[in-house]
Amino acid sequence: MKLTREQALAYVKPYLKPERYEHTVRVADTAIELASRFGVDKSQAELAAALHDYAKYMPTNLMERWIKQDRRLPKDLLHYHHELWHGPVGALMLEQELGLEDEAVLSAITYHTTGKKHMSPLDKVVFLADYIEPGRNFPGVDEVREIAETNLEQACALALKNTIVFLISKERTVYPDTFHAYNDLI
Ligand code: DGI
Ligand code: FE
Ligand code: FE
Repeated sequence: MKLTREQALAYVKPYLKPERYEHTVRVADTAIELASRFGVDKSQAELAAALHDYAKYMPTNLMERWIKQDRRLPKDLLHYHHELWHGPVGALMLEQELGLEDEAVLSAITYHTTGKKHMSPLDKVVFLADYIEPGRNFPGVDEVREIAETNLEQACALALKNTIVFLISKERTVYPDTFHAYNDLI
């Protein structure tokens, strides 16, 4: 099953608030730009970006059920904030509901929030596009945008560092994969 950008965006739209849908469109545009800059397949980047926040507003108890029932999902997710669940659960839902079979696209969706060790270039493009799309105004995002002009790995490393520092400053937990992603790139 091969989806166009329009089909993917139309699929997720009913599940997203308007501002989240606008974010999604900007992530898709940013992902295409990064993909062409860094030699990543543009249509995979666009598709993963269009679908990446599909499960963002799925009820927590429904996501919890998916995590408990699917052997492939790490159960430790349940011990961390439910903000982290929409990537992995979204990928499984899309696989099942849409017959989305492209493992590389599913991986980019799965890891778009936390990152992981050994991210593929496509994983990195989607992770970074989500972080730097023009609607974002995190402290330090402009420096990440600047680095993203030339260096995909360094830009991801700085985005991960900013997120880790932010979470620690709020005394929030940090999912181990986020540290693994950071360590891998630094
Ligand atoms: O879904 P979005 O709002 O577009 O962005 P996202 O998927 O990156 O997830 C939202 C937030 O999740 C992110 O900005 C920070 C927060 N978060 C909470 N715990 C962790 C975490 N992010 C990472 N990378 N690792 C965590 O452990
Ligand atoms: Fe997200
Ligand atoms: Fe997002």
